[in-house]
Amino acid sequence: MLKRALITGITGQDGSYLTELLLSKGYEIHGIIRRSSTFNTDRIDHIYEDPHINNRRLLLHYGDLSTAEQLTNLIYNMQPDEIYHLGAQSHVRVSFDVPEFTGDITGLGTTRILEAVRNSGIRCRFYQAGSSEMFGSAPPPQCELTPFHPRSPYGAAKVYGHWMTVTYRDAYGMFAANGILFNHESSRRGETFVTRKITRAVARIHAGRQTKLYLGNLDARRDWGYAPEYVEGIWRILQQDAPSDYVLGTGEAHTIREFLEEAFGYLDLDWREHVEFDPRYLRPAEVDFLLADASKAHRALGWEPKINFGELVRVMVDADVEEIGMTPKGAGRAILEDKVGEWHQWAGSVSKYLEAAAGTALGD
Ligand code: NAP
Ligand code: F7E
Repeated sequence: MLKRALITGITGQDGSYLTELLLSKGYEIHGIIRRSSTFNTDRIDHIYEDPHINNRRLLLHYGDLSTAEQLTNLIYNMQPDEIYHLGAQSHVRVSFDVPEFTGDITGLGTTRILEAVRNSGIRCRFYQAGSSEMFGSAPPPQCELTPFHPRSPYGAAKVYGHWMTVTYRDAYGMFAANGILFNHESSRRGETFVTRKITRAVARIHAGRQTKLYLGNLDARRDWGYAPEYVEGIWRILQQDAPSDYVLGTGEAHTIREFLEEAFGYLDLDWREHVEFDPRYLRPAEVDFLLADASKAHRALGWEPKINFGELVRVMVDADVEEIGMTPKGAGRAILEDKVGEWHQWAGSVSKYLEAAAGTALGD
């Protein structure tokens, strides 16, 4: 029977890839989007289906994580089999500027969804998008048993969401699972996260459209993976016999400086000639070293990422070069064609079904 999934954060990086994955698996998908005076559906425009098409499998609903009543009505009426709760104020630096808002959306937003499920009396599986930021200053490598020590309002809000998910699992017997995902990136990554900020700048410098790139701390180490592989892991987490919590990451960490070397070096540029320090990009408290021990996910989910650090950088630089209308060097495209499963290909989409369903996501 057709499975029905609800995705919060469907317009984000992960939401868009997860939607493609679930469509290719035959799901009916309902996504919550925010009302905005400017377009905010770019990442899903290519898979949107016109509301006048019969039997369409991707449906969008207006909603906001700040409001419980409407979420409860939506969930009650929709009766999803699986909820992927990805919506959040997800920028760590910004969370220092708007800590209360981040607590409301990223923390309490999880409770609102959990309560909506409980109040509507339905039995569905729930995924909480937890983060390696919850580990904060805990020494690497970090696994499911590592104690959390968050270093930002964002990290603290995610810790709250994590424990609320565990609480609803224990208290009400809900199938509620936490993913604890380390940084995952792609050509759809928001432009203000450091990887995408760098790869966009590399493309623009290569094209002669920009000369300088301003960054903050170059010494932090992150475990960066390729986002489409992580949404596949998220899906697997909800297909298990029993709910549990899982770390997803590559087990390889690099500094921002190493990312710069790799990204500029790929196009024969020297990052030292272009990068300048700007203290506005520093955080009041930094997370220095994140490195995943994802052995539980390897063992229990059979989840193993294929794209390594150097490959990720090439994929992202190639995509940004292409986006500004130049011919990419090509290693990135070749890597994806070689290593990533049939549902995700270079052009952003996916299965034959999806290619046929292209349209615009801005009806109603
Ligand atoms: P993202 O690109 O920033 O997407 C966040 C999504 O949440 C967007 O669809 C956004 O809508 C939506 N959203 C924000 N505020 C909302 C509100 N008040 N009501 C309803 N929706 C709202 O994030 P991502 O990288 O895809 O990450 C997905 C989830 O995983 C997030 O919860 C993030 O914190 C978590 N996570 C991410 C990573 C990573 O490396 N990417 C690692 C660990 C955990 P708009 O498009 O309208 O802004
Ligand atoms: O920063 C340093 C910065 O903003 C990475 C989110 O998806 O992953 C993400 O959070 C590092 C930090 O990602 C700039 O100080 C230097 O050490 O790309 P980021 P993040 O903070 O790791 C986790 C897992 C999440 O859950 C979050 O939702 O890069 N850095 N200079 C900079 N960072 C930014 N953004 N901009 C700079 O100019």
